[in-house]
Amino acid sequence: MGSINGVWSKCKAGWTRLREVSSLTLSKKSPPPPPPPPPGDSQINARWAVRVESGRYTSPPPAIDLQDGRSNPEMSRKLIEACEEWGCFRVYNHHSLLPPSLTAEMKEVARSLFDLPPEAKTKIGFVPPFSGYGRSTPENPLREAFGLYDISSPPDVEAFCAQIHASDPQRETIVKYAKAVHEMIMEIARRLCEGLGVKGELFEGWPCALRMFKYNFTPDSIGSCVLKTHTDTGFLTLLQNDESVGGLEIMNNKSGEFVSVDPCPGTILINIGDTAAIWSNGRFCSVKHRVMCKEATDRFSVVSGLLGRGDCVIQPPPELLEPPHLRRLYVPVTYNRLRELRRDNKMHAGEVLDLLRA
Ligand SMILES: O=C(O)CCC(=O)C(=O)O
Repeated sequence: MGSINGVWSKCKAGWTRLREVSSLTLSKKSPPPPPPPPPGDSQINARWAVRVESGRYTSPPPAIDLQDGRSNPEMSRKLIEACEEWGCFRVYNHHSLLPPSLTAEMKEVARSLFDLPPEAKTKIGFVPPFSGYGRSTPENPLREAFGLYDISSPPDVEAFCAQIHASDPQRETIVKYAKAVHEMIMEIARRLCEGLGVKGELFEGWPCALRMFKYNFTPDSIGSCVLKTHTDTGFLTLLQNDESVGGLEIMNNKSGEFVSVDPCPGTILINIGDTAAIWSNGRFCSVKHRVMCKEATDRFSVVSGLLGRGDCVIQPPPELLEPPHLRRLYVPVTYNRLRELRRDNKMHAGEVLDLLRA
């Protein structure tokens, strides 16, 4: 085995560019050393590079091997570090929880729903809290959405399928995906607790939303920010990125730099939200992210998020207020209040955390 400095891989269709410093070892058949990275790229990117499948690498955010369901201390350490530095990570080898065939089927369902004639989509309507079809808005003129409020509730899933007039195969996929994705979210939440030494099933009964997005990118929008910089309100979000169309960018918490989250099929992105930042007493950061238009084509994403229960008070569990983390960083707040504060003060990019400082 030999080690090389710096690796470049092709980015599109699963090939991702990365810079590597010294820890990645490759076989003797490794490609020749790559050209130097372009100026302006951040050195921090290199630390997190991971080879996730034969011949494929990810650039940041960190990639975490879920080892088909088993946890181990090394994985736990990386997971917690990723939440502290990025508030975001990719997972791979998660296929026993969420098989790739199911993610592909779900993407197909999303595409076919967006392909419905505009009148049919509008007729579906949008029922609060957010279920059904949401057309583009003045703030997000290029994005349309389908949403289901709580995938952990079989009646909610059934109601959504009825609302969109899902065919039997579509319904079957949505039901299967909702169950699998909810289990995966709960498993990741469990591992985050485990990594911080917190015991108990803390998130039972918390709603878990599903949203599907289509970005209608146009030649005029290339280079523009299509979805403004924001953090998620909930605890964590599982994001099935577009397999080939880039655009998502995340901010590194330490450097404040945005980096592209290039498409990397076979991986799923996990974002930490404001709720988790408060719950972890500031150990985790909520990731600032945005969507840029990079090419004039449609981009699809499927996003599922563990929200908070409306009346539930968000505060650190006792284990996180033991030495050396005695000081409570944020005032306890209900999930509903957190949402109101974000909305009323237009604090959508993590500023609400400053407002809540104890
Ligand atoms: O569509 C994406 O890739 C990101 C969506 C997102 O960040 C959001 O809806 O909060």
